[in-house]
Amino acid sequence: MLEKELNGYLEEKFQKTIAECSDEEIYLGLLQLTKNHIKKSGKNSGEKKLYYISAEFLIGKLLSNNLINLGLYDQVKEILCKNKKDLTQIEEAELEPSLGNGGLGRLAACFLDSIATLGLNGDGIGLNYHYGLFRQIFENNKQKELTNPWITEQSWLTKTDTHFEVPFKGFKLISSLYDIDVTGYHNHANKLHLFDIDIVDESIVEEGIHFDKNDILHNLTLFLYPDDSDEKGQLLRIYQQYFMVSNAAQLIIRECRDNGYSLHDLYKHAVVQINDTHPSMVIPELIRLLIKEGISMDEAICIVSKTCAYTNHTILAEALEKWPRYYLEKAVPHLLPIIDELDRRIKEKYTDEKVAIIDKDNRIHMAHMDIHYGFSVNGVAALHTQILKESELKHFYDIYPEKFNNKTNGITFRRWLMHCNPELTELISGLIGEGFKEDADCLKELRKFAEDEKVLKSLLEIKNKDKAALKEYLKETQGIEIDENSIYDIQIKRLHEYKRQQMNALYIIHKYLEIKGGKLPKRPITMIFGAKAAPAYVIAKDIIHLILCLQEMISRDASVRPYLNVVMVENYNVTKASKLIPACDVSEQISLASKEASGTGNMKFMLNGAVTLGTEDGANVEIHQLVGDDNIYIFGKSSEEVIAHYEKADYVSKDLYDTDAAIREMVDFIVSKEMIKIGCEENLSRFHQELIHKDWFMTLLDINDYIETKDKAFTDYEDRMAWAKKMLVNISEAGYFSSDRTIRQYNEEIWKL
Ligand code: GPW
Repeated sequence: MLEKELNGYLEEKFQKTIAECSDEEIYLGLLQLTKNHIKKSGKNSGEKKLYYISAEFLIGKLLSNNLINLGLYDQVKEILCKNKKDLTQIEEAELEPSLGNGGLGRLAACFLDSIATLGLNGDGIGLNYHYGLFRQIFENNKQKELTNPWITEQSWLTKTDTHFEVPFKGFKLISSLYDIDVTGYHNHANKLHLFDIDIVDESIVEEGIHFDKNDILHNLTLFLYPDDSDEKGQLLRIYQQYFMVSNAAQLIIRECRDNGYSLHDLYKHAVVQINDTHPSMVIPELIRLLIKEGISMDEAICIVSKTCAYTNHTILAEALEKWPRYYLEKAVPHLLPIIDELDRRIKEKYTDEKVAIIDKDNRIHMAHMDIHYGFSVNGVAALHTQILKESELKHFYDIYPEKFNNKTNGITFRRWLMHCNPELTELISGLIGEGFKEDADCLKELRKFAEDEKVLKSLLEIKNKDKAALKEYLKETQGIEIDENSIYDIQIKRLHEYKRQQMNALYIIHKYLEIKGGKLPKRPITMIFGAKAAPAYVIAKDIIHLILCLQEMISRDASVRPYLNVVMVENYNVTKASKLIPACDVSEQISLASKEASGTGNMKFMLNGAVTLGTEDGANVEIHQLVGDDNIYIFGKSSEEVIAHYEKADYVSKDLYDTDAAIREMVDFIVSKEMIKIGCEENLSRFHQELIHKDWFMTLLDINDYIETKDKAFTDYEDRMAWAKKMLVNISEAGYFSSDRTIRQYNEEIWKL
């Protein structure tokens, strides 16, 4: 049946059979086949609808996941196999839509999958960036950024006939709406709505990813979050955000009307989840539009406050958006009377200027507006929500304790287990049946095999196969040879000082010096990194340079190479994550305690049988509680201690550098002769100075504990059966981190669809 259908498309398009088609042609045939099956699967509906608004949806490649959700994957694989074609190969023809920076955007994509899977009536709303997050290449051991196109003639996008008029100061734009179908696992589909303008001009991009930031008419949706380090970039971001939320607000109002509901009842039929503060202007925009429809200011504020809910994803002050008032005056002056009125009402009630929307420097605090004029505020892991309540947002928690709630993040097991690790999925099915595919809690049943040698051996065998596959992949894509019998220690995530890739780099230096001194590790170690740095984040780029220089130095040193290997994967993205994660032995989750709101990579790794080496931060805390002390490696200062250091401003890295000779040796190696020979002195010494004189994220505070704990993990690894048991416990406790659980909680406690 399915074979006939696919052959039909290929015959019509290319006048060829499956066996005669190229991988690209088969991909196009499967795209059409999948789209048609989605149409037949129907849409979710209901009396009330969720609008998940987000500046980022890091959906990644869609073909395989859609096939899995539609229940067609195995059949298609078989048909292709019969015709001597390989689905994994065919997937290479699909370009990855990198419409997000990292965790926040990927979370939104996992959520869409779970919302559809649970049969909930909810769509995503965002922007149709023509270029996703930049493509990273390495040149002279440095990151270079290139454009990252993903839209092709035939793609998952469907152009709709929905258009709205969006007003800016001095001009109006007409939007066009593109939809991407969101399939649910064995359920109906939802939509991801991506707004765009027709006049975006890709030819204004100059060298790399540079372009004229003033040219709003031609650049509005050209790039995902362009460089916002200067004022022009920030203004463009305001234009993007307002364009996104004005379209969202107009769509919400139109759908309310089309369904025959009164706008006075909007909150009964619509709920808006604001994904961090990027879509916060939806609050004043909805109020503005309701007033235009003849509703009073008082009532409009009341309706919108019952419609909007806000998720906070960080406590890093620099990431909390505070827009100068004159930015909005320049771009969207018509919002200011509303925002001023919202602020006036708060100032009338509360004298504490910490809870004002507009501060005395005339900056608009977007999160404050969300908290006052939304009905729910949630953090993304237990520790994170606790810190919000007790310190970061304490003044708000005192006013509105009932609004605060926690929703620990989750990941979709369709992508992060079933698709990326079919062999592990099959092993699990063989042991406990298929139930875990619908109800992730069933993974707990694996616990009973914790002492079963045969099962533990199969786990190790699968890990070895996945490690061999990664070795192959790295050889093919980057020409790098790694030792499949070594320990794979992996840190993949955006490059940021608080995530402390630099601490991992210091460990490499420590090992290198040990090996040079004749102390050899029992088993070779492969340290794998994948990370993009924001183009304007100077120190993050210095850290990439440091890691690449270590990689080159060690690969050239025949006395060290057999024991230690460093690999920085180029252009880390969702596709590469799904190849790296199944192959991991040790998962690096080493952020400074209190700084990583949740983390979601940590969950993907444990689900695939890696053991976490981490601090008590974000969701690591919950992982630790679930697996117990024996199945995780925890180190470092607690969030309380770290917060106390910040409050007292008493952490001085230079003191540790001066008093601890081992630390000094590692740090100074960064500017050693060996390193300067390979790298660039300017970058290396800037970072060296940064560690000694600033070290904002307390690398040197935790480094000794880190080295000791990591060495302990590597020693324990040698007892293969004991290690396999740790793997099994991690997999069996991962069910809690299914995004189906997270979304069920959002629905029961916030959305009430
Ligand atoms: F700053 N996160 C992210 F809070 O990936 F907005 N990008 C962002 O811009 C922000 C947060 C923001 C991440 C958090 O760092 C990570 O800890 C969390 O797991 C993820 O969002 C999803 O909640």
